[in-house]
Amino acid sequence: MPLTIRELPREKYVLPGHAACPGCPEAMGLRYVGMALGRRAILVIPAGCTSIIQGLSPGSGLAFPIINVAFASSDAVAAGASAAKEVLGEDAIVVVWAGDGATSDIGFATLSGAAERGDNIIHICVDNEAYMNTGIQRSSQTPRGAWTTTTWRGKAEPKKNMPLIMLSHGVPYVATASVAYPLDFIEKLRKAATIRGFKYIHLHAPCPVGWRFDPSETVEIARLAIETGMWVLFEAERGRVAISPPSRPYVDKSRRKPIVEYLKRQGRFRNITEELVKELEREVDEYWSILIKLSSQ
Ligand SMILES: Cc1ncc(C[n+]2csc(CCOP(=O)(O)OP(=O)(O)O)c2C)c(N)n1
Ligand code: SF4
Repeated sequence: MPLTIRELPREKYVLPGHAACPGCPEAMGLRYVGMALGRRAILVIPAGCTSIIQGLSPGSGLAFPIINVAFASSDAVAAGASAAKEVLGEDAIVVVWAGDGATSDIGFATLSGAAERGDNIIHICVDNEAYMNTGIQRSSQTPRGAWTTTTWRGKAEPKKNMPLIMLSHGVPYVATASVAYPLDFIEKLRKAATIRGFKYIHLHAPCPVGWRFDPSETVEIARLAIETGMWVLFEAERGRVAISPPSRPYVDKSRRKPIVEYLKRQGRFRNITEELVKELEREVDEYWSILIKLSSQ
């Protein structure tokens, strides 16, 4: 039976007065992590917007137990915490909550090592497609054509495909999620919590500040990413890929909205050329055909 909103716990883990910007997708995502895992969650958080949201005095912004770490140690610290809890016989789910820069650039070696060893943790990449906390610099997850303060003319390189990279590590669970589909994200988190070994969830998180849209539109922009096929929700248990319900209609290419409907709503794509839009369309089609092939194996 699919989860319904009525079944969600009311306990809050993101507290009033936290320091996130209005419309912050990281604050939304953390709320859903609290709803999914509750008191069992221990968060390991490297530098990034969330360390600001968390607040300066302990417990001022978030009600989770938190270990703040240096980027390059995140998954190793989480693995140690998870092993320690096991030795103590205490029930805990250790979660690395890391930005796209922390996940796919600065912390990548440690992430890859933990995945290869099969450490018993969940790594969530909260992907706002740039280094937001330090002033909107490009990351390897910034999409081609997007403005950042270090890609004035639009980024030339494509977005690094972290979900497929993690899938190729052969870990027991990989999933993508979106802040626009909280029930899907919560179900995936709860499933990940039942699986032993390394689990990776990649959360698409549109940021009003860095992407240049109105803070009231975060969910709308995130939904457009799904409806245009720019972001695809899927999960892979032991390598078996299944497209998730919110993305299933868009397996049929004719049902996808044109990607310009997503791009034109964001100031960061203001100077994108028609040629680049076509290139992005081609990349979206190519990614879908890879996922469809993987899901039909
Ligand atoms: C080793 C190291 N390099 C650089 C920094 C500076 N720094 C702090 S936060 C940050 C950006 C993090 O970006 P991301 O992981 O995408 O998270 P976001 O801020 O977008 O949530 C950087 C570069 C640091 N703290 N440590
Ligand atoms: S810059 Fe973006 S991700 Fe960072 S706190 Fe503000 S809205 Fe959230």
